[in-house]
Amino acid sequence: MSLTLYAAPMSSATPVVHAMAELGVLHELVMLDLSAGEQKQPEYLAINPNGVVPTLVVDGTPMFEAVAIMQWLGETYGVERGLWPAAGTPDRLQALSWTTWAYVTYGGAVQRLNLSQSDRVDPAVRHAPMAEYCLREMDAMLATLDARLADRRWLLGDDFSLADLIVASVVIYSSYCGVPLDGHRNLKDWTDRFQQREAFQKTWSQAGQAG
Ligand SMILES: N[C@@H](CCC(=O)N[C@@H](CS)C(=O)NCC(=O)O)C(=O)O
Repeated sequence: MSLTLYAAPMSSATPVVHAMAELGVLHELVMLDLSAGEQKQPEYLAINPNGVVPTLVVDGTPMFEAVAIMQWLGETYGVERGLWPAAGTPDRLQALSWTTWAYVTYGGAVQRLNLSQSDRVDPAVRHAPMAEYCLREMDAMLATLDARLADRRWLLGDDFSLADLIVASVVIYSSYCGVPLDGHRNLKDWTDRFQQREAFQKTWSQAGQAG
C-alpha cells in the first residue's frame, strides 16, 4: 500500500506523525510550509479542499481529518501490532467512542475556549464569561475521563494503544490552551506516562525543531 502523509511542524498533523512512528509503517512524509501558504495551492486543495494539514493519500485516494486518519491507521495497521483492538470486540467500540469524543466533543469545547479568549481572533468574538463557561465544561469532561482511568493504566486496559495517543494528544493540546489538568490525578499520571514514550519524545522534539 502506498502512503503519503502531508504534515507541518507542531500542528494537527503531529499526532498522525506520532501514530506512524508507533506503528512503524513505511510512508512518504511531505512537510508543508503553512506560513508560505503551501496548503492553499491548487494542487494541495485538490487532495484536501479544506486547505489544512494533515492529509493522508492512500494508494492515490486522499483522506483528511486527523482523527479519521488515525482511526483508519489503527484498524489497518494497529490490530496486528497490538495497538488497536480487533473488529467486533468491545474494546473496538470503546476505542471509536473515546477517540471521537476527544476530537468532536472535547475538541469542540477547546475550540470554543480558543475563540472566546485568543488574542489572535477578532476582539468582537472574545468573551471572558464564555471562556469561563468552557473551562467549567471541560473540567467536567476531564472528570469523566479521569474516572475512566481510575482502574486502568491505559484507556483500554493494561496496554497502550492508539486510542491513548489520540485522546491524550487533544488533552495535552488543551493544557497548552490554558485548561488545568492538575485537579485530575489519574488523568495527569496518564498524560505523564504517555509523554514518556520514546516515539512521543522523538516526534514532538523533531516537530519543535522543524518549527
Ligand atoms: N480538524 C482538522 C484541523 C486541521 C487544521 O486546522 N490544521 C491546521 C494546522 S493545526 C492548518 O493546516 N492550518 C492551515 C490554515 O488554516 O491555513 C484536523 O484534525 O485535521
